[in-house]
Amino acid sequence: MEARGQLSHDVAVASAREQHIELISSHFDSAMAALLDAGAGGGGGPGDQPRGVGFGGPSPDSAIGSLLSEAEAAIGQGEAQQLKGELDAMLAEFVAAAGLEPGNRILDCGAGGGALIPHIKAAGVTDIVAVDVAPLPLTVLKERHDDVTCWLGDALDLPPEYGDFDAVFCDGVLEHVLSPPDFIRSLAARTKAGGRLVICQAAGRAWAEAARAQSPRLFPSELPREEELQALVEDGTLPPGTKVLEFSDPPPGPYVAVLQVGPFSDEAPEEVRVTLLTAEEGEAEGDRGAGASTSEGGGDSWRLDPIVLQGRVVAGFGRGSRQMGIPTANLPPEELEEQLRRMPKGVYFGWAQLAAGEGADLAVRKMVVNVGERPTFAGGGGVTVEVHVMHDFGRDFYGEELRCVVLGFIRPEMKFASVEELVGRIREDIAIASGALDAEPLAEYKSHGSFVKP
Ligand code: ADP
Ligand code: RBF
Ligand code: MG
Repeated sequence: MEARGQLSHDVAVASAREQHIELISSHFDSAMAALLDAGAGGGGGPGDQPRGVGFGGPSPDSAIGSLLSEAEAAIGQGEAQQLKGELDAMLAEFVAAAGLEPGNRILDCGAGGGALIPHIKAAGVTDIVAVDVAPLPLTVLKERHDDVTCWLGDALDLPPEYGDFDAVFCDGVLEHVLSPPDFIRSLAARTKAGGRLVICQAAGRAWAEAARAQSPRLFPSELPREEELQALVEDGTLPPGTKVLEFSDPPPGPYVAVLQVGPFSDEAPEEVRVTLLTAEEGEAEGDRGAGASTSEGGGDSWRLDPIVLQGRVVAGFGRGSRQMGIPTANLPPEELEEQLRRMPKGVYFGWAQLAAGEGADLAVRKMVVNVGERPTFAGGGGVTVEVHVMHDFGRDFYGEELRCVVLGFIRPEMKFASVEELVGRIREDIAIASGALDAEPLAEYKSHGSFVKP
């Protein structure tokens, strides 16, 4: 019963997002069409100034024609013109905030007609993926920058084969998304450890708020405040070690927030010291490439200093992880307080052993473990520690002793639009974990000292 109610809720959330994307997409499309009709959006080659569409707001040369008139009405033509004059310098500053290096891979999310692209290229970067929900602006971008990889759709859905990025730009986007925390979390998940996520809005909060007052459906969200970003770091929405490097939100003036996405090793205290396990490392060290770096199991994981979780398997909420095909042995969180201080909510992996109990065979097997509150499902219940062992036991082992050595972090816990999406993502987690554990140096932890010797 509950599952069915949950499912219809999930479907409603998913279709709300789809409808919203359609609205934003057609809005930016027709704005770009209007610009092209007006002759403002002609040709344009490399080195051209961003085409004028008045001042930019969201993406200065993207399809924002009609937003522009709203904005001009809201803040006045004079100020709009002044902003336009300063725009290019602002965009250059946004890009500079990412500290780009020539070999970097960049995601430009909500790229519109590509106003940021010349600035990104000016840093010597050639590997750029541009994402937008509106086809027409993206077509214009592609015409002007044939070397940029374009993907049409919601950045939340960017397929894993596009990989992870050294920097992600999100210019004039957050005010258009339904859930900024979900959006930021998902972009952070695509940002490499130590990489930067730049959230900016040239026209600033005041403009975005004025626009929101006029068109709440096009501007459903407020730009996140510094405390809100900080809270996302503290509550584990963002990967451990993530920092707000820069935040600027003057009353009138451009909004810019720069996050450095954790975890990373340089300043973190000993116990959370981590290193990124890249696909290359995996290949050099073993055959991790077979698992984690393929598009199916795509994604990096971060290595952690080992954390030992040990406890008797208790009953969970019976909320159907077995029905999902992924049974999870729950460990009592109250006995793991110390370990959990080093494990913000998220998905981890390592080795597991049934160490004592009726059927304990002492084999050490791969596992993934979720520490979290299962936000995909309503109902709270606090943090649980759920271990899925990659083995078909063909039986239950409630009350038996499970030992785990956690060696890596995959991603923060997320709220999925449907159970199917959650299951799909867990399958991907399993592939990432399996690949990482096959390769040295993690393979050797199979004989870690905390396991019972057979
Ligand atoms: P609960 O809500 O009680 O945790 P689940 O549907 O998550 O129920 O099933 C978990 C139980 O399934 C575990 O406690 C364990 O006894 C059993 N189980 C069987 N195979 C596995 C496995 N491969 N990994 C984890 N638990 C398993
Ligand atoms: N639940 C979520 O709501 N969001 C997640 O991101 C999430 N990730 C998980 C990852 C793994 C590897 C596992 C085993 C579980 C995860 N869960 C997540 C928990 C899942 O919702 C839970 O197992 C079922 O609800 C049963 O309690
Ligand atoms: Mg369970």
